[in-house]
Amino acid sequence: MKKALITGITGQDGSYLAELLLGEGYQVHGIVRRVALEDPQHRMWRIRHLLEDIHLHSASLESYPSLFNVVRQVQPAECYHLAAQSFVSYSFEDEFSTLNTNINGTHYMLSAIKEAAPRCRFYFAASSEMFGKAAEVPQNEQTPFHPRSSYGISKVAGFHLTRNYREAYGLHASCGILYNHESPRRGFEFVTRKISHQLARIKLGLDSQLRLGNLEAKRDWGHAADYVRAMWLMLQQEQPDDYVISTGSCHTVREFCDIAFSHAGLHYEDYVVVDERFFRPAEVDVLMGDCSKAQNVMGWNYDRSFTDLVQEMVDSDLRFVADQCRAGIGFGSQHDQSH
Ligand code: F7E
Repeated sequence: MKKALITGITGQDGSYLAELLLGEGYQVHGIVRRVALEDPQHRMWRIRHLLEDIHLHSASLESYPSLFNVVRQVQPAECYHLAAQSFVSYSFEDEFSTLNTNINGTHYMLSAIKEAAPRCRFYFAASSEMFGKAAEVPQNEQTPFHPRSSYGISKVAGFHLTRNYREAYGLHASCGILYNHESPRRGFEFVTRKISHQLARIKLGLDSQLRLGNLEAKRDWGHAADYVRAMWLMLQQEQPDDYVISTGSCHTVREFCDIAFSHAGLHYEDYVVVDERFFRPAEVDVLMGDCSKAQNVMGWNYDRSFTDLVQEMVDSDLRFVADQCRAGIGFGSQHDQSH
């Protein structure tokens, strides 16, 4: 049985990827922090339904020996390195931990694979944030990088590290340059989930406002379940390579709000309040991806509509908040309003 190792298995992408790999017949291993093992109720909600079928190992992205030991013990055929400090806004508050965790974590994983399982295929979760102040629209694999946050800088470093391990040591190491990808499993701090969740609370009478930053910010938003398939496809190619994964169309935060509130029978203008606290010191330009290489080389396609994605998230959060209310835990807002 083929073994796959996922860092960040408790996150949105990790959970969808674990489902996909189990469906493909893999033995799935995940690296989690000790705190998650000690508090599965809160920290493993996305993979609770998979816990019987997967193998979890405790290790930290900050500790090379802990990662090395897991790689040596598991001997994976494929490794998906998804774990990171992934909230761009937070990377402005703590540049140091973002750079340390993201760059060293990637370096440690690459080195552990090279030393302990050199035939293992490696996937690095790169990001459209690497393009930042983008030189062209849409962006493709040739577009120069101009990151606008320490998060973006950490991903550029991870990208170069991965490519260097491929070129210098012959590792089958690929980078997925993924644009924003969302789902009902998105973390509450990201704007899409913040909107769908707070809207559900408003609809159910638990809150009266949604405080947001830049409503004109534009993103190329896809569905995470389709994007993890692209990750898997990258490691099925004979040659390692780098691929842009995107929908090729852009929408503003305002449009997201409009579709979401209309779906719940409300007008967003009645509830959304623009709050300076949620603006960023530096915004990226229009990030919109050209994924023709992924389409042509790997046969990866994206055919969901933006409206379907928004409505799925709203429907899911309406159910989620209603369930919380029934359980008597719906009275504190889940997301941190400081984000
Ligand atoms: O922000 C604007 C905000 O935090 C999207 C991560 O997965 O995708 C994600 O990064 C936009 C920004 O995601 C609020 O200014 C307005 O322009 O949902 P987000 P992100 O920063 O694009 C990339 C590809 C990654 O790699 C990252 O890991 O929405 N915005 N008002 C707001 N954003 C937040 N969070 N909260 C607001 O109130």
